[in-house]
Formats: sequence, C-alpha cells, structure tokens
Amino acid sequence: MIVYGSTLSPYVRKCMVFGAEKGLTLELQQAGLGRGSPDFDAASPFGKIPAFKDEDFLISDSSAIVAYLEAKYPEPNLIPPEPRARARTIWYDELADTMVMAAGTAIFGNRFVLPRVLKQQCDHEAADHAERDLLPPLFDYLEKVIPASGFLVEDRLTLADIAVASPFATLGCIGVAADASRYPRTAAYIAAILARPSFASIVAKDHAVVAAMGGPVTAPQLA
Ligand SMILES: N[C@@H](CCC(=O)N[C@@H](CS)C(=O)NCC(=O)O)C(=O)O
Repeated sequence: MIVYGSTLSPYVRKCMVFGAEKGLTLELQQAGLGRGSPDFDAASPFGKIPAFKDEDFLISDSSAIVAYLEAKYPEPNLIPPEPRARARTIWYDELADTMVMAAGTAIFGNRFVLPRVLKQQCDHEAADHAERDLLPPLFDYLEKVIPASGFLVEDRLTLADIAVASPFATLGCIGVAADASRYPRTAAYIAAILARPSFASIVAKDHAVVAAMGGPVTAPQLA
C-alpha cells in the first residue's frame, strides 16, 4: 500500500502513524506541491496530500484513508467500535483536521512552506495572529479534556491521539509548542504521544528536512 505525500503534512503523518500502530507496512512516495506520479494525480483530484493506493483502489483525504485501513484491518482497532467512543474519536479527528490545522497551516505555511519551499511571499501577521489568538483556545480546551491516562478516548491509543498530536509535530519543527508552564497537561500529552516509536522516527526526519531547508522564517521578508 502506498501513501503519497510528505510527512511534514500532519495529514500524511497521521496516515503513516496510523498504519504503523496497526503493524501495517505503508510505503511513502513523495508527492504534492507539483510533484507526483500519474497514480497520485488519479488518487487526488485536487492535488492534495495524502493520497493512497492499494492495488487498483485509489483515494485521497487522510480521514478516508484511515477509515479504509480500519475497515480492512480491524485489529488492533484505532477507531473504537463502541458508539460513544467512536463518535468522540471522530470529534477529535475533525477538531485536529479543521481547527488545529487552520492555526497550524497559518503558522507553518507562512513561516516555512511559502518562504522556504515555494519561495513565495509570506504573511507574518497571519502566522502571528494564529499563534497568538487561535492556538491558546485549543490548548485551553485540550488542557481540560485530556484524561489522566494520557489518551483522549478509552484510556488507550486511538486515532484521536494520532490526529491531535500530528499537527503539533509539524509545528514543533519550527519551534512552536504548548507552553508547559501554562499548559502542563497538554505539553506532556503531546510530548508523550510524539515519543511513541510510530511518531518518533518520522518526526526526527521531519525536523532534519526543515533544518536542512533553513528552518523557520520569522522576520518579514521575501525569501
Ligand atoms: N482534508 C484533507 C486535507 C488535505 C490537505 O489540505 N493537505 C494539504 C497539505 S497539509 C495540501 O495538500 N495542500 C496543498 C494544496 O492545497 O494544494 C485530508 O485530511 O487529507
């Protein structure tokens, strides 16, 4: 099975970690931002990453991909069958994919992707606004809901933890993180999830890629 994309994308990393935690072997093929094979183009009609291929089956969208993997390889389950736990898992996946990613994209996009990768003008005010105004309510919320077990749903690892932690792995590559003095539970939770072997090997490579490309751009400039 092939995942197309770059693990700097939280959505792509979510799929790779989900597969790893299930004990699956997923091959990563670089794609996105103009790169990609005909299969990638066929799988992702709007060129977004991740896309996915399993034999003759092509699909894109991280949530569609993990739903497919969960249905095809039900155990160990990472999307709980129990109705309430399943609904809460999907809530956290959506929260990550929408609200956390809105903040994350504004920050990572303007401080790294636009200036370093695409060599385009970036909007520092948008990044600063996201860090100052969009992230704190999310951290306030996580601080309230993270259970003592360190897992968001059923006191064990589920898609909820993978989806929520993944954007913070990307932000960590440019030095943006939950302040441990203000958000101790959230900071410890994110660190623990990202320390799992399924995340750690990927995140180490992501950090190296970002550093090799010059790290974040935080002063207004045209790269
Ligand atoms: N809902 C999609 C979002 C995918 C997405 O927006 N990926 C970004 C990278 S983080 C992308 O491909 N951006 C390039 C573009 O929009 O052209 C998912 O969960 O996979």
